[in-house]
Amino acid sequence: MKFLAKAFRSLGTTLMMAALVVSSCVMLASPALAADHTVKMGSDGGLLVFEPATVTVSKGDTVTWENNKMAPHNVIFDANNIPGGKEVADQLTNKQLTFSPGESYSSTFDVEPGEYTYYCAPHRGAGMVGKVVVE
Ligand SMILES: [Cu+2]
Repeated sequence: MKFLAKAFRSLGTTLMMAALVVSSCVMLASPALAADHTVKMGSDGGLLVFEPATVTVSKGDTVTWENNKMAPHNVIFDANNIPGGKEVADQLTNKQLTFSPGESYSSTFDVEPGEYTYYCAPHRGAGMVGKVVVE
C-alpha cells in the first residue's frame, strides 16, 4: 500500500510538471501568432480611399496594402502625426507608387501602441487617408 501511495504521488508530480511545461509553451508561443491585415488602395467601387480606412492591430502584426483601383497609390506616414517620429515613419512608409492591380507592400507594426495615420501622396487632397491603431 505504501508503495502504491508513493507511486501515485510521484505520478501526480510528473503530471503537474508536464502540465506546467505545456502551459508555459502555450504562453511563449502566443505572441508569435502575428496576424496580417490587408488594406485595399482604392475601393471596389472606384473611390479614392483606403479600405478599411482604419485597421486595429496588435503589436507585431503586419499590414499589407494592396493596389486595387484608381492607381497610383502609396502609403506615407507623417513623422509629426505618429508615435516614434521620423525613425518610425521611415520604417513604415512605402513611398514607391503602385500602378498595377494586385501590387502590394507590407509593414510590420512592431511599434509602440497608438494611432498611426497615413495618406496616399497623389490623393491626399481627395481625402485618401487611413489609420492603423496599434493596441
Ligand atoms: Cu492614392
